[in-house]
Amino acid sequence: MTFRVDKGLIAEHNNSKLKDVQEDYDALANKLARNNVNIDDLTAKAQAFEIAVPSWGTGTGGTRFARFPGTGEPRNIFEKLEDCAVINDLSQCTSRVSPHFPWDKVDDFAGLKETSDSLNLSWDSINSNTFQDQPGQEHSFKYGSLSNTSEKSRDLAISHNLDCIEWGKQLGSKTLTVWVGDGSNHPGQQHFQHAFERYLESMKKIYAGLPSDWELHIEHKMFEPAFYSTIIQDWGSNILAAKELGPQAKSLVDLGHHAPNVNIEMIVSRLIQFKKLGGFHFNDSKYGDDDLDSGSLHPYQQFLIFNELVDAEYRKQDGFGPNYMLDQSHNVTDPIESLMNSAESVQRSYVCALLVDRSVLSNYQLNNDAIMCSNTLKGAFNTDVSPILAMARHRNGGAIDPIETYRATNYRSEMAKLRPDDGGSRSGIV
Ligand code: LRH
Ligand code: MN
Repeated sequence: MTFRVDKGLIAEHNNSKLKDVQEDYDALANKLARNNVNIDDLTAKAQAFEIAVPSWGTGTGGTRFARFPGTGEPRNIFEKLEDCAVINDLSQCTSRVSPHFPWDKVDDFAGLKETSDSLNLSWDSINSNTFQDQPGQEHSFKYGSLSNTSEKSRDLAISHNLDCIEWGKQLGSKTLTVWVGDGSNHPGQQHFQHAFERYLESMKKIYAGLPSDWELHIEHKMFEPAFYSTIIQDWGSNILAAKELGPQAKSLVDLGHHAPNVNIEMIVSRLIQFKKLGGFHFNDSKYGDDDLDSGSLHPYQQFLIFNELVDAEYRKQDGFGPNYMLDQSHNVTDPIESLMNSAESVQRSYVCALLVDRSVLSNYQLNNDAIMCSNTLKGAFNTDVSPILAMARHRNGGAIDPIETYRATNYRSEMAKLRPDDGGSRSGIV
C-alpha cells in the first residue's frame, strides 16, 4: 500500500496555524499595497511555481570518504517516487521528478509511468550516466565517454544517451540532461581541441536522436571527477557546444559547478540573452561541488539569479523558459526535509524577485544611482514573504509548515519498518 500524507492531518495542522498566517498575510498585504502590489497576485504566482526533485536526492548521500545510510531509505525508483509524493503532498510545488539512468532503470517503463501517474507525479529531465562503468561493461569510461579516444567507448556512451531518450519518451519527459565527467588529471594528458571535437561529434549523434519537441541540456562543471581539465568546464565551453549543436541544445547551470565567487547571475543573464538558458540544478556550496541545500549559504546569490529570471519574464524575453530543478546530496539530514526546505527556499527567491519594481530599478540604473539600485534589490530580498509561501501551500492543499506536518506523519520510522536495511547499495551519490 503506497503511503500518502493524510489530507485530514494536513488540515488539522494547518487549522492550528491559519489564524496567525492570515494575520501576517494581511499585514504584508497592507505593506505591499503601499507600493501598489496585490499580494494575491504574488500568491497565485507562488502557487504556480514548480521545481523538480532529483530521484537520487531522496536517498542519503555520501562522499568519497564515507556514506552513513539513513533509516527507511528508498531502495528503488518506486520507493523514491513514494518519498517524492510525500514531498509534493506537503510542499505542493514539486510534482515533477528527474530520474537518473541506469540508477532508476526498470524493465517495465509503462508500469513505472502508471505508478507515477497514481502518485500525481510527472517526469522532468532524464539524466544519463556515462561517468560510471556498469558491471561487465566492455568498453570503459575510465578515460572519458563522449570524448574518449576510443570510438567503441564513445559509441557506447552515445547509445546509452539514445536509450535514455527512448525511456524518457515512455515516461512523458521532454528533456535529456547530459553531464559527463570527461577530462584529464595531468597537463598534456589530453589534446584539448581534439577531445572537444570528439565530444561534439558524439553529441551531434545524440542531438540527431532528439524528438522535435525535446531539449538537450548540457551541464558544465569546473572539476571532479577530473582534476586538471574537464571537457565542458565552464559556461563558455557549454554555450559554444549548445550553439554548435542547434536550437534544441541549451545550457544547464548547476550552481555548485563554478569556482567560488563566480558571478553566476551574470552567466544566467548571458545565457538568457542568447536564448541558451535551458535550466538549473539548484543547490548551495562553500568550497567545491558540495551539493548542499539550496539557499542555505548564499540566499542573496540565489535571489540575484531569480532577479535575472524575473527580469527576463518581465521583458517577455524571446526564447525564455528555463527548467528549475534541485540537485543536492543529503549526507546528514532526512532527504525529504532538506528537499522540502530547499524547494521553499528557491520559491522564496522567486517571490522576492517579483517584488522588485523593474521600472524604478531601470531609472536608477540609467541614472547610475548605484546606492538606490542596490537598495531596490535589497528591499525586495529583505521582505519576509513567508506568509505568501505558507498561504500558497495552504491554497494548493499542502502544509503551512511542511517539516512539522511531515514529522507528525512518522513517515521515516514507518518506512524503516517497511524498508529493512538489506545492506545493498542505496540511492544517493556514491
Ligand atoms: C554532477 C551532477 C550531475 C548529476 C550528478 C548526480 O556533479 O551535478 O548533474 O548527474 O551530479
Ligand atoms: Mn547537477
